[in-house]
Formats: sequence, C-alpha cells, structure tokens
Amino acid sequence: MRIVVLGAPGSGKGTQAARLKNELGIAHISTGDLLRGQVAARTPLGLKAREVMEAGRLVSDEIVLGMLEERVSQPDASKGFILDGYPRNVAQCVALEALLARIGQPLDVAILLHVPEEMLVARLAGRAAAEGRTDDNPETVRQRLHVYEQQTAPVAEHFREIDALVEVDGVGPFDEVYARILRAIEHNG
Ligand code: B4P
Repeated sequence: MRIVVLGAPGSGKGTQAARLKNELGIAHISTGDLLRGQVAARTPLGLKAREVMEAGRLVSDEIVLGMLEERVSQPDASKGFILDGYPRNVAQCVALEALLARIGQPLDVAILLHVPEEMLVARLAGRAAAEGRTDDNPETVRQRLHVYEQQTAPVAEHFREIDALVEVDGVGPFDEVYARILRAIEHNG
C-alpha cells in the first residue's frame, strides 16, 4: 500500500505516520527526518539543507527527490510506504507520479489532515519548548505556514482532482485522529 500524508506543519503528519507504519507493516518515509539525518551527520547535502530548513523554506526539489529515490529502493519499502512531508509542491507531485509509475507502485490514497492555524502555532511552540527543533521558532513557523499555503495546498487540490484525496479532521487526542485515519484508509485505500 502507498499512502501520502499531507498537512500543514504541526498537523500531525509525522506523529500519525509513525503509528501507521507499525499497524500496516510498511515503511515510514519522512523527507524531513531524512534531511535532519543529513544535517546531523554534517554531510555536504546536510550543510546545504540546514540553512534552508532554518529559514522555513523548501529544500531543492532535486536534492529531496534524490533522497526519496534512494529510500524507496530499500527492501523495507518493497511492500509499500507512507510518505510524510512529500510531495510539498506541484513539481514534487509530478516527480512522485513519475517515480511511482517507474517502480510499478501506484498511489492508493492521499490523506489531508486539517488543523486550524492557531492550533498549529501552539503545537509547534510546544515542540520548540520540548525538543528545541531549530525550525520551530515563531518566525520560522510563520514562514513554513506561508510556504504551505502557497506551495503545498495546491498539491492537495491535485489529489482531489484525481479522486485520491481523503480529508481528515486532525483536531483531538492522538488516538482519535489515528482512528479517523484508519477509517479513511479502510474506506478509500
Ligand atoms: P517536516 O519534518 O515535514 O516538519 P513538519 O511539517 O513540522 O511536520 P512533522 O511531521 O514534523 O510534525 P507533526 O505535524 O507530526 O519538515 C521540516 C522541514 O524540512 C521543512 O520546513 C522543509 O524545510 C524541509 N522539507 C521536508 N520535506 C521536504 C520536501 N519534500 N521538500 C523540500 N523541503 C522539505 O507534529 C508537530 C507537533 O504537533 C508535534 O509536537 C506533535 O506532538 C504535535 N501533535 C501532533 N498531533 C497532535 C494532536 N492530535 N494533538 C496535539 N498535538 C499534536
């Protein structure tokens, strides 16, 4: 099964995708985690990505696609995967469709998590306090939300047009949101 999880920063993509991975026994591929891994390892790619991430902008499509292609070719992704944080703009959406066609693994469903902006800001402030992620400061969060509206929201529209989009209310306790996602997959996957 191939699932895309879409939503604004702080909507719960990473949180819920990690749980889905255990339930469905497929790989969880987070482009944010892959990039943070490169930053932590101080690779040339990570050094380039770090500044962009700290400014709340998107890392170049070419870099992210290269990482993704490498990741989906690993054995644990052969039965399927949950994509968390990809695609994030229309060009990445086109690249993803070409990649999935090439590897013969078509998309089953795209899940869009809805959370009001004031709640997103509060969640990310909570994570900044708890984990100290450098891109969770208020100024960067504002920029990330802007990038989401401008560049990522059109991706959801694309999935809606091809009848692959399922919208889920992302407000509420973790377990409740998770149950809604499982129901959405059962009915649409
Ligand atoms: P990501 O790692 O994708 O960061 P994110 O959008 O904040 O989502 P994340 O999954 O971490 O958070 P979640 O909503 O689960 O991207 C970071 C940066 O990497 C980007 O800004 C960009 O620079 C770069 N990047 C990544 N992918 C890229 C791509 N494809 N192309 C280019 N650049 C890319 O959770 C957030 C918080 O909310 C957590 O603290 C969580 O505990 C809390 N939360 C979740 N669900 C909740 C609930 N139901 N109730 C209360 N709190 C909840």
